[in-house]
Amino acid sequence: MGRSLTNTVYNLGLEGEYADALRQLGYDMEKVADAERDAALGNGGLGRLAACFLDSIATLDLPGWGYGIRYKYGMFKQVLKNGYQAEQPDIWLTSGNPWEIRRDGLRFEVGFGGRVERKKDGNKEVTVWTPSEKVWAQAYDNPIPGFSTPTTSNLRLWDAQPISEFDLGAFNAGDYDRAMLDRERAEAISAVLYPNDSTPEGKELRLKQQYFFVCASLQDVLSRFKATHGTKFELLPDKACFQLNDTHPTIAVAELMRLLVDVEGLDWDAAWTITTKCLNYTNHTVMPEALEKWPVKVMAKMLPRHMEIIEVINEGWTKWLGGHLKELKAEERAKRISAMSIIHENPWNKEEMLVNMAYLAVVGSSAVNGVAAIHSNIVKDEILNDFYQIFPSKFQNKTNGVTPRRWLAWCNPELASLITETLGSNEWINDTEKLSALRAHASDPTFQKKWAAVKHAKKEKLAALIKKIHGDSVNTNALFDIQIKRIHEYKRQYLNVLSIIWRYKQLKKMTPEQRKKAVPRVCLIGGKAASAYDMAKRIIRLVTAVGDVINKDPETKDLLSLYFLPDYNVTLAETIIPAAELSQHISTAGTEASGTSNMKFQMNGCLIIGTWDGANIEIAEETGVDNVFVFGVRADEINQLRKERKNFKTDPRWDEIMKDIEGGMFGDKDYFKPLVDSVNNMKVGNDWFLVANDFAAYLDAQEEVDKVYKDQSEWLRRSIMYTAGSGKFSSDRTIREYAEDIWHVKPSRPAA
Ligand code: CR1
Repeated sequence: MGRSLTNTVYNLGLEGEYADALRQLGYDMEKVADAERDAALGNGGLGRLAACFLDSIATLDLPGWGYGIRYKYGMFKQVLKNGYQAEQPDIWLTSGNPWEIRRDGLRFEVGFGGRVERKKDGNKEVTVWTPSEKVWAQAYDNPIPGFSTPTTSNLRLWDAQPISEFDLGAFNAGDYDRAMLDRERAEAISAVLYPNDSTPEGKELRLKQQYFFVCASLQDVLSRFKATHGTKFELLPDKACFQLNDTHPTIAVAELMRLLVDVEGLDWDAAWTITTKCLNYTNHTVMPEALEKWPVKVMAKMLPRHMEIIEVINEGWTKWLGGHLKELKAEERAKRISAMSIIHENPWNKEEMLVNMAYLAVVGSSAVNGVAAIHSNIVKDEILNDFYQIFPSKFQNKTNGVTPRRWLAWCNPELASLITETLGSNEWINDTEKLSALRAHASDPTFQKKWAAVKHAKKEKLAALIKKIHGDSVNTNALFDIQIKRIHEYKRQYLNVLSIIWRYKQLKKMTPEQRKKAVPRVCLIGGKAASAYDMAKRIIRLVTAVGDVINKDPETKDLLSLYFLPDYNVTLAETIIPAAELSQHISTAGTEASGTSNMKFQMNGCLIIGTWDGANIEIAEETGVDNVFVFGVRADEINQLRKERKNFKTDPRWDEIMKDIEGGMFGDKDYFKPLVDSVNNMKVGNDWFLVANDFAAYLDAQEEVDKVYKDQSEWLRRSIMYTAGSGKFSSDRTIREYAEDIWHVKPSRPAA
């Protein structure tokens, strides 16, 4: 969510009054705003997208809420220790969170483990689940005010609390640890976002978290539904729907069935009709590690009733599928059924059975969508192709968007004023399509000058931040070149660093005369590596190690510097993005579902160097493909190139850099060896993300960047064209599409 104060004050249109009031009390708005800590509720694009969606839902007067977990420590706070990532707890709640409202009395019981029994209730057989462990889910509400409307949406977060406060008996018997045990076990559930799941305990905890928040959220909605409609559950699909944000909440399919059948007493078929009408699933990634599959063993232990329900769903589903495919030959049909079974073998361990949560979601939902056009096609044609063939009409695309309030109007008020002044009104804040009128000014030298002045002021502000973090003064006449996102091999921060090394080597070879003609660059990289993701941590170290060498080189440091910005978060992004001139979105084609920072950079007039991937494609279409530095192989070539790995001939410049890293040019050569080996050993399976394949094309694209930057009027023209072409990428547009095509909800504004 980032910070709330400024966003709230601006969304409510109270900025002047609020700043005045603070001043009268002796406080300065900026300083007060700076005292707020970012909420530690998310970690990357998935969560920030949800935050933008809430802003749009409120702004568009739509009746929608967000649900999640009130993580006490977030994921982690990233610090650098001698250039390596170290993780510390992010204790964002210790000084209190003035934005949350604890809803006393609003709590639901959530159970885990235990046993399932069949009992007679009159002549009806009922199923009774007796969990062995129970916790409370306590509601905390976080208001989300819309812009220019009285509508305020809500983010309801669940905090896990023990059912029994304290075991006085155990305490009196001297067993102090046991006296606190329930509290500790409960609190672990809402302690950390994405706990390390490389241990079985970690895996269990994640499933526990997912069930915890799904169970509480569904009970919450059902209890509100019942308050108005009693037990007329056939009305539920008209009154409520749930958008499952990736596979994490997909246990909702089984939980809604359990609530309707076991708790409310509906018969199975009626419950199934309601469930499938109420649920929808968004796929946010093609990375196999994020398409969750829970071992049946873990599920059966933690959620025994849900495991049964999933088995029954799967039986019904595969039976239905058999009928649907009756034209096929028996053998072929059996193959298809087994490939589409929700419960299947672990391909790497035949002993283990898995529950495929994406399959469960598709079978249990009305609509399934991807988050950019190319991604939705990959979902249809590859990831879930079998299902697409059966249910073509379930599959949709909803290209992501970002809120123009936080990501342009409020984080870049200088640019916002210039736009408003030029367009004659600020209506673009609610209707970003109006930004297209800037195209008419793109080549106007007077306008370009004003545009450039804003960018320069934002660069000065970012330079001050770099100075504060690293103690160095960077050249603010240099091109500010930025890559901020989670560190992942598919996002290829590695490729970026390799090209920086190449640039450095070129600069070193130049004469002082030649250097005068070089385009100076300040390169910034930021993002967190998952705590157990070894390769990503090595990439961070490579960034800091290269930075250590080049930032200290007196010959070149004004022409090239590289800094890693630790603990990248929303607030940092609000300073970085307005200052960026070039941003990097260089994932291997077909791997980045959408990306959303690309849209934020675009809105702020930042040029993009990128692959033909995710939303980059649509951004290029809206901006003019020639205005974007596109490079690299296309998604449809990837499979073949991966197969041809061992015949691949690397570029001589690549070989040289690999030798430099291996030879210790940046120190730490043993630590970097696995990194070099991961891309440099040309056998099938290595360099999975095709860094070597795209290297030469990337260097060419970077050269093109320099060339255009030297022609400032062309650069500025393109910069203006980016903002002018960003209208499509407002989350208002995305949310309107969800509202119309999937949720079937209409705006309704509360009476003033
Ligand atoms: C994707 O990686 C996309 C966001 C929001 C991420 C990114 O490309 O922009 O979702 N997926 O749709 C993700 O975090 C767990 O999956």
